[in-house]
Amino acid sequence: ALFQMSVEVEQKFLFNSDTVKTIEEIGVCVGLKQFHDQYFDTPDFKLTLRDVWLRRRKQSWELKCPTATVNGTGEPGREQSLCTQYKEITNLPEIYQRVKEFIKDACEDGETEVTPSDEDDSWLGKMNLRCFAEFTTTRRSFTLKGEQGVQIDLDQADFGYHVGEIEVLVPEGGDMQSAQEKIRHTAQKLGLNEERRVEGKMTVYLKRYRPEQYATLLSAHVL
Ligand code: V4E
Repeated sequence: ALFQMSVEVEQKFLFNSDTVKTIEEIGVCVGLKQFHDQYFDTPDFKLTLRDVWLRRRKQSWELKCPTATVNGTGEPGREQSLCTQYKEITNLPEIYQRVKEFIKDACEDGETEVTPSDEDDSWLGKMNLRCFAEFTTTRRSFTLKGEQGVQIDLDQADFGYHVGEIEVLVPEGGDMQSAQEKIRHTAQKLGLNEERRVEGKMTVYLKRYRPEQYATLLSAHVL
């Protein structure tokens, strides 16, 4: 492919000191890092209403877009699965092209020359994109022996919420089914018994700091 693209399949989970103990016992810590995220959207939520998330993390851009189906079987429902899956685009020109499509009428007149840049933020303003959320996350990452390609992240956000994630990155055209099975298997090993989706950092952030956006996205069944 011309642009690197992969699909992130993940399941979030709530954790306590027992979960952490289990993970430390059966897993290998592969990283401890801290990062600051900024998320951008138009004032009328043109991106997030489509479940599209534009983010800058450590001077790198990423666009998360919903994939057409949840499990590669043609089943459309996002509701029934504990897992979410999003296409991740990290190439800035490609991100810009997609965002432009999503927000067409929000841009200043079409004659304005907009060039996305890592160094210069002016393209954001010209496309009417503003930062609606920013927070810092401290993340501990683990892998489990015998679960190739699965990462477990324990996230602590600076606004006082922590959440775990089991995630598998699938290259474009890869096997979604086996990714979901790996996640299910890993969840079993951790002794998780989530019955519904757990709130992510963003959901909690919006509820607390952007109640209008939260309510809008909730009514639109994005959250
Ligand atoms: C996709 C999405 C958002 C963007 C942030 O995605 P997430 O994976 O939750 O964040 P993070 O920090 O773990 O990113 P990573 O380091 O893995 O790239 S914000 C909201 N969504 C949609 C969404 C949803 N509707 N429901 C659940 C449970 N998660 C995400």
